[in-house]
Amino acid sequence: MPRKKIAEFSIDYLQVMDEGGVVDQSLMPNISDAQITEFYRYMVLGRVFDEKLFSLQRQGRIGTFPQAKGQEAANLGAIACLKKDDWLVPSYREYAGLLYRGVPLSRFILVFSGDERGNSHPETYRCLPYCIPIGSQLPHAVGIALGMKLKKEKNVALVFMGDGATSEGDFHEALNFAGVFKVPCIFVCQNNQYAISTPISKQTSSQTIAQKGIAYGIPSIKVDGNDIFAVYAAAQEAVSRAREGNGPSLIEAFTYRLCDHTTSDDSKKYRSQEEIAQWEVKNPIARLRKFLESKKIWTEAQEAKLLEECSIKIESAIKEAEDLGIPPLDHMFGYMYQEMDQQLNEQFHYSKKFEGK
Ligand SMILES: Cc1ncc(C[n+]2csc(CCOP(=O)(O)OP(=O)(O)O)c2C)c(N)n1
Repeated sequence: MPRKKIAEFSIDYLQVMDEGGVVDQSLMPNISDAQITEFYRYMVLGRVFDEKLFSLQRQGRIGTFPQAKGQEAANLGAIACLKKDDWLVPSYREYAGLLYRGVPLSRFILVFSGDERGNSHPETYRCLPYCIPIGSQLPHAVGIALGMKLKKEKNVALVFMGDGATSEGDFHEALNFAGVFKVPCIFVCQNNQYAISTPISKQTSSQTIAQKGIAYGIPSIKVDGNDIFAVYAAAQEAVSRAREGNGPSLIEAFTYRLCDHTTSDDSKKYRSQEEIAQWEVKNPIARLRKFLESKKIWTEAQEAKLLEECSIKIESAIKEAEDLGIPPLDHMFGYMYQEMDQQLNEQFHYSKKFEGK
């Protein structure tokens, strides 16, 4: 008996705008100039903020900080497709997109100072806290999406992860569950090609991360993650699919971290300057600026004014966060369990003696 081919798949790659800021009009999503300019403003705010937090860490004013330089388009492009009452489930490298969604700047400063007040979001939009345990946010997003489906809400859950998270059991459990129950969940993998020092070649032997979604019956695509229009177009399609009741999607946003993993890392030890230089030219912000300038909707004077505005906003957010002072001690203990167990209780009362000292 000859063998029969019983399954076949392919993965599309989408790029709308090239490195020179030139777009393929046939692929260009429908976005107004005003909205594109807004994307640019928030990507720049994210970048300036990122640099400022790096220097705050160096001054000892915040704790370990994971920069997101170079990944602004990969997250903002997807987050921009959400409605306020959709759920956003972040990882920890999505500042530009979170700022666009409305997360106040001061919250990030609090979070990276170890202050849980930074994780309590206003109810004007739906957003889960930052998630440092790799991949653990993925089943949470699927659970939220299943809940919305059961309640017949027309909302979606958008969840982020890095390439390293795809090696966690949580990733596979979440995708399997999402595929079987056809939940309105959009998975975005910001594939920045490294999990700390582990390169993608040692993370997986799959040709793409996108194809892992196919294994779970999930429509999947790989996009140029440094191209805001490609990310936006793929996310729009995925969000519409989810809203119409047609289940989950996986988007692999192929990008590059133009910085160390965190302020505790030294990426010079595991990647070359030549490699970084190659990715500098694909920088998502410079690329979008070239596009805006070619359309004559952005000038040098606007750029200077934007940078000044970003600085003022950031300085005032730092003051706001620092003026809050040290958080109450019970925040450190109170969020562990609904009720503190005996051991935590003892530690809490012991620590109380030192509160404010
Ligand atoms: C469950 C778990 N294991 C290990 C770690 C330590 N850790 C912190 S970041 C990281 C790499 C994550 O890489 P990736 O998922 O690609 O995301 P990126 O940091 O590149 O955005 C690891 C292993 C962790 N935070 N959580």
